Amino acid sequence: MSPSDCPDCRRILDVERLRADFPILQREVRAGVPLIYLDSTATSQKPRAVLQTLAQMYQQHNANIHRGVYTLAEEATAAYEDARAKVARFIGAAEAEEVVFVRNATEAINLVAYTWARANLQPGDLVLLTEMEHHANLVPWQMLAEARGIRLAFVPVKPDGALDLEALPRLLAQGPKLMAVSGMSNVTGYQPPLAEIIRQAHEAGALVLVDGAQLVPHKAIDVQQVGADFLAFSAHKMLGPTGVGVLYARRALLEAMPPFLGGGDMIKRVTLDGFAANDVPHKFEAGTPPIAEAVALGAAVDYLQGVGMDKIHAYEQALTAYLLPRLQEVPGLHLLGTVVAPRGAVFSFWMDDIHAHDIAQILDHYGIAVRAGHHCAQPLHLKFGVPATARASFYFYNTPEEGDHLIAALYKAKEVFA
Ligand code: 7TS
Repeated sequence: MSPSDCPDCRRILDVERLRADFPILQREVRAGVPLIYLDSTATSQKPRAVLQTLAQMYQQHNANIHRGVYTLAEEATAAYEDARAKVARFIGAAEAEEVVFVRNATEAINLVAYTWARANLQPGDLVLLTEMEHHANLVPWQMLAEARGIRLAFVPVKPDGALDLEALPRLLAQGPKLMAVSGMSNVTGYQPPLAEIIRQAHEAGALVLVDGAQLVPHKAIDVQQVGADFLAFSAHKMLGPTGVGVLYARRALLEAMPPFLGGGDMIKRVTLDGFAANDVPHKFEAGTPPIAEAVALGAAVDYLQGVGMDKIHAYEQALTAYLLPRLQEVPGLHLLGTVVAPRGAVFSFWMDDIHAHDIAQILDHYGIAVRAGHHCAQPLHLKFGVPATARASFYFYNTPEEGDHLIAALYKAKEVFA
């Protein structure tokens, strides 16, 4: 197939130019077999600007923050706090102090479950989730249910992978105190209409936590416009390094929440009898944070904004429109989630007679990196009656030709197992 097969993709982004910014995308998996990386849902690749920022922080500005009065420490502190301000602007937060640096999306959600939820939920209170949640937005609430006797309810997923929003009013009528919902499924790519869901949840008196681990890297979000009370996401899925993530919450919520982990930096004063917690967001950042990593997340935000979040979203829509029907034509291939829009370019599928792990292994032979398993969304797989799927996930640095290679390799796999 020729590049002109997805003219919309070409019109939106000059992907070849962008790919040159990602050193790893130039490598071969084996001699003569270029890497085709289709696992950005698990973690994204990093552009040179992010890698350089990380190295530069350690090579030129390495010092602990918020403590030293010497120049190096002041530089490190300023860079770390600049990154916080950048992230706040990126998600439309009212103030930088509403951005808490944590380890990853998982920790951000656990922070809410351990602090806000334990302070505000009583036995019998309801938390509303959905059937498509990643384990990171399910298990912390199950742990809370065990520890505190709260109840959980779930918005169902429809056969096409979309949420059954007709069930929402009935579920909200049960008076949940919190609704926690993913902004984009890591299995189906489905992006629920957040603003509408949050409006209904607020009307019913529930706060809303958005698991933005997949959404934030792929689509612009303005927390104030959409009305999110909490937003959790990870740097490593949005071109940043591992080890740093973000919890956004409105200042009033953060101020009312008890601290999470105790230790240095999260206190104002300590005596042998007790402590006074620091101001937000430091109250939630106990111990030495991932300093260079947070600054590199700032560089990732700069890079994403340079490309343009609207362009990234439009490109992935065009790529999906191009690839979805072609995937559906592969004989014996079944997609988990056929929803057309709005969605990201994530395709999870199973094939007659070929185990998902075998698919992934065959694809690796062609240099194509995909993941096989339940993708930390076991309940969603159970619902569709399959234990595992293979998942190809695309980011803006993936080309339509890489999608063609995937599809050609799937036809070959079909032949091998026929
Ligand atoms: N929420 C969603 C929707 C996710 O997809 C993931 C990670 C997380 C939360 C947790 O992110 P972490 O950075 O805290 O680990 N998803 C995946 C995946 O699909 N394959 O590997 C990780």
